[in-house]
Amino acid sequence: PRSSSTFYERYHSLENIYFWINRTQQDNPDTVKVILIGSSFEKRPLYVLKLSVNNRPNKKAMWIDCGIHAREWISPAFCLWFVQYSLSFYQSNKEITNILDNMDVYILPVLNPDGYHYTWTTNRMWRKNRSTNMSTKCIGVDLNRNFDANWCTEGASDQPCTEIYCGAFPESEPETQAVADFLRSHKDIVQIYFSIHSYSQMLLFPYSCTLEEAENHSELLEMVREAAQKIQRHYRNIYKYGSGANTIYLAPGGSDDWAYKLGIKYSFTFELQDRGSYGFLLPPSHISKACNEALLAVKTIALKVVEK
Ligand code: ING
Ligand code: ZN
Repeated sequence: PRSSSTFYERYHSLENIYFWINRTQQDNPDTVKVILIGSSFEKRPLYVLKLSVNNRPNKKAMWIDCGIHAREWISPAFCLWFVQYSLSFYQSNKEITNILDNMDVYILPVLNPDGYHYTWTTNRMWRKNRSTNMSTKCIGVDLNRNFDANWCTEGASDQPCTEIYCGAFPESEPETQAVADFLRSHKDIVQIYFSIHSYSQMLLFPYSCTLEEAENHSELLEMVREAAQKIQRHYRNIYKYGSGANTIYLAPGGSDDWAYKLGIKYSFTFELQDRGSYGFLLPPSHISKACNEALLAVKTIALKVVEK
C-alpha cells in the first residue's frame, strides 16, 4: 500500500535526488563526501557520492553509475537504495561491512540528468542525453555508445535521429567525458565498475563491442553465474548472464567495455527488472525487490574481489 512505502520505494524527480544527495552528505559527514565531477550538456551538476567508512590508507574502490539512460527509472532508484543500505547496515550486515571495510564506493546516481529530467516533464520514454548539434535538428546522443570502445561500429549508429546515435566522436558528450576523466584519474584504485540499466534481467560483462572473449572471461562468468544463482535462490527470479555481445547484442561504445579496456578488470552492466511486462515503466511497488536482487549481485561480486 502506498501509505507504507518509504522514500526508497518511490521514484524521485531530479530536483529531489539533488536534495537527497545534499541531505545524505549532511546527515553522514564522516562517511559521505560529495564530489562534483563535471556537468551535463544543459549545465546540471554531476555529483558522485564517495562512501568511505574508515581512514585506512591505500584502500581500493568500487564505482557504480546509474541513470545513463533516461527512461530506466529503476536505475537511479537502485543507486539511492545502495547508499541507504550501506549507511544503514554497515556494522550489522557482515557482507556490506566486509566490503566497506576494504573498499570505498563511488556512486553516480544520475549520469544523464538532462535526459532524466526530460522523462519527468516531457517524454517518459526518452533514452539519450539532450545535446544539440548544428548539423541536425535531432537531439541527443546515446551515452552508452559514446565511450571509446570500438566506437560507432556495428550496434551503434552515426545517424543523430536514431536511439543509438554514437555522437560526433568518442567522448563528445560532457557526461561521458566527466565519467571517463574521473575513472582515468582513479584507475589505480577502482577495481570494480558497475553500470546499472533496465530492463531484461541480465548480469553482463565485457565485451559488448566485439564477440571476442575478455582475458579473464571465465572468472567474470563465474562471478555473474554465482550472483544469478543467489538471486534465484533468495528471490525466485531468473537473471541471464554472460558477455554482453553473446547475451544481449553487439553494442560498441559502452561504458563497461571502456572501463575494462582502461584496466578495471571487474566491469559489469546489470539490466534490472523486469523481463518486459512493464519494461521501463516498472511500478514503484516493484522497486524494493528489483533493488534487493541487484544489491545481492553487487555484494556477491564485490565480496569475491575483496576476498581475492
Ligand atoms: N542495454 C544496454 C544498451 O546500452 C549494453 C546494453 C550493455 C550495451 C553493455 C553496451 C554495453 O543498449 C540497455 N537496456 O540500455
Ligand atoms: Zn540502458
